[in-house]
Amino acid sequence: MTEPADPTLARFYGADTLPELEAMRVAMLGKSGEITAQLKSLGPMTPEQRAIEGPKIHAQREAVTAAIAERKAELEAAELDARLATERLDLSLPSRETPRGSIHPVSQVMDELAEIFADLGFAVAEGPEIEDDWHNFTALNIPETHPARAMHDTFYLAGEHERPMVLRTHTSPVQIRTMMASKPPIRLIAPGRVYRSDSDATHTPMFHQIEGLVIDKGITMGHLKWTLETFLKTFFERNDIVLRLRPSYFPFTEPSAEVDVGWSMEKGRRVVGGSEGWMEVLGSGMVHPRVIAACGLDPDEWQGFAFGTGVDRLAMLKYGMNDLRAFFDGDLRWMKHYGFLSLDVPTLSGGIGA
Ligand code: 2NL
Repeated sequence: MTEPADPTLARFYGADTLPELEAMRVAMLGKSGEITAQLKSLGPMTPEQRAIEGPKIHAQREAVTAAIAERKAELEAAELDARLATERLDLSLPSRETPRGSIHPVSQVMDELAEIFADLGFAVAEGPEIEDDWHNFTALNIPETHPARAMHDTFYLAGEHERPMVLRTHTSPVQIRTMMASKPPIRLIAPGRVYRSDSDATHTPMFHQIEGLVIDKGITMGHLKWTLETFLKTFFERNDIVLRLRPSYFPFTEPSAEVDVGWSMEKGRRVVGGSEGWMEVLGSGMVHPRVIAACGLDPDEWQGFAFGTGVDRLAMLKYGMNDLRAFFDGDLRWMKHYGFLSLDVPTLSGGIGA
């Protein structure tokens, strides 16, 4: 900025600080300022005098106001420059805190399962956790007198409802809803929370289940066995997974089979793989024709298989936890030991036996 020739105006450019400039402004334009006094002197003047002096004084006031504003902007800019030169904020510095959040093993395993089954062409389906007894029981060929319906196992909702309402005891009603709403072929998994009035070292009133369902033409137990074998080999990351199908009973499948997986001892630990012994991991079977018919499909045209298992149990087997209750205690020490980093990509490579 070049200083103006007018010495009155040039004075403002001599101000080196904002307070100094402000004092100058008050001296000129303040209540008892120089220019204010000149403006006041216009009052007693004759109209002729005022016509001559008025414009001069107003022009001077405007020039002073503009000069002060300009100097003020200069000083403020200089002040900012000075701060920028001395204060440093390094935005490239990474956070010093270690990540606090972690993925719960149940979420991790659910992600793994969704990924494994997606590769086999299965969609993920979800549904309500509060169900009516038709979707939770009746459609699944579970008769009124079946013990699973008794108060002991099922949480019934209080109050008057059109149909008795329950906390779903399995994720099967999700499959029922899908079969009723869409045309086969159907390939889906239904992972989620389920509820049973049961509580001890190996049972919690809320746990996680995953069920799978395939409905198509010409589906056999062979398809079921291959699917489960492929799933378990991928999940446990071992090729030496051996399955054993034992005849069993579920109201919603016929025939039904309990699926055991072989285990063996490795470094003093029982691990999945080999066949030194057997442990039960899944329930399964061919979808009962009555279930297919209840969903409005012709059982002579459509067949399928279904299976179900506990997600918490799968997590325990894969990652070596031993107490189911710890899953839902919310103990951060447990999470630190078993949890997965929040930036972990859902993987199929966690390894067995942490
Ligand atoms: C178990 C056994 C199983 C199913 C679940 C199913 C669903 C529909 C139709 C037929 Cl919609 N079956 N699900 C079938 C066999 C076993 O689960 O032990 N679960 C923890």
